[in-house]
Amino acid sequence: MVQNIDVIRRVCKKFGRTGEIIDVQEIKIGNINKTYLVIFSDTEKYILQQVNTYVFKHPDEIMANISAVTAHLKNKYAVAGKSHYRRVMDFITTDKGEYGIQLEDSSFWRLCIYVDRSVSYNTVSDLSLLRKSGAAFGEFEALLADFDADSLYETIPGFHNTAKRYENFLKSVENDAAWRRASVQEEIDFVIERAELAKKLTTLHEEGVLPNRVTHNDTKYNNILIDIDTNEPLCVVDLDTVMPGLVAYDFGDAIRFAANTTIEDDPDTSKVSLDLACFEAFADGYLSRLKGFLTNDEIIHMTTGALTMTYELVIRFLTDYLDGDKYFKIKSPTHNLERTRNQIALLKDMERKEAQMIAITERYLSK
Ligand code: GN1
Ligand code: MG
Repeated sequence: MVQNIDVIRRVCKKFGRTGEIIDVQEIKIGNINKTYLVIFSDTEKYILQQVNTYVFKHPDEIMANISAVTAHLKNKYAVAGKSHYRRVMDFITTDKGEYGIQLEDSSFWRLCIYVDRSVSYNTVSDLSLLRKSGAAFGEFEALLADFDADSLYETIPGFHNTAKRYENFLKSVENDAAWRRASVQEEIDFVIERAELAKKLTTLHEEGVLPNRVTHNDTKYNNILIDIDTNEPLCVVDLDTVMPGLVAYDFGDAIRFAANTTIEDDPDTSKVSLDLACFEAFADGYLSRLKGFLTNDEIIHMTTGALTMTYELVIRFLTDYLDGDKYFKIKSPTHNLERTRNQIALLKDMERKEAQMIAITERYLSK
């Protein structure tokens, strides 16, 4: 059992779950929120999360987004005559109909139904499952195509505005709050040498080449739940950053994570590379699902998305290291630096393979 069991019991009661809790396990996936699996004696299982309010300043706005988006998805399944059971995240409300609870210490909690007999993966061992996962993320966006993007709160302003992230990075270099600048000059130079990349997607958006859609914005492979029994993707999770965005963000972030030949925390950069077979499998699933929906410009710039999202994570991990580890959860004082170096190695390999990536996505252009 975890330490804060009394708080967990209190929060569950506020959500109307008054039965006896027989087990609580902390789930250590995710770099931001605290996540627990709570099991009741009647075998009901829930995912309880304490939302990180340093990162998400307005948790009530996240829950407003999530309740609207999940209602929209459930309706889509209903109209198609399909059950949304285990396919759409199901959040519990309090007796006042609220999707979150704020305690007197300002901590913010939410509860959703645990998708039983499901699993998620940090690395890819099955290309056909990755292809299906690409299709599941594509399907998620397709189902939200008619959702009113303007009705969504921007839960983290400028989340994938890489140009703004670059500006903030320069400020952190200048401030050198944790006295670490001198030790990471090589990494700082790497970022500055690529400053042009920071503006590429934002400029294409401003010029009207790439449109905003409703995107997930955190399409890590472990944000897809897989059915243990059928080995099929079930449900897209982690909806905190569903906001207006470019499909290049979603495609790019998924590639950054799933097509890396090792996990993003691996300190051994010799294990890092871009796996083109993974790139191809994800692209095939994702783009096949969105055929006729995306413009040719959006397809052409999928590779720009992969490079930019990887570069953005170099910037974000290095900024957090310079700031003294305020944002991402860390397991050691050098964790953010190791993540930075891992993403640098990945970006270097992507730069070498850029033409090959573009050639793969070009197959999906409509003539
Ligand atoms: C964070 O918490 P998690 O693992 O879902 C971060 C993502 C990063 C990711 C890097 C809200 O996601 O943007 O890509 O870490 N989420 C937020 O692993 O900042
Ligand atoms: Mg997330």
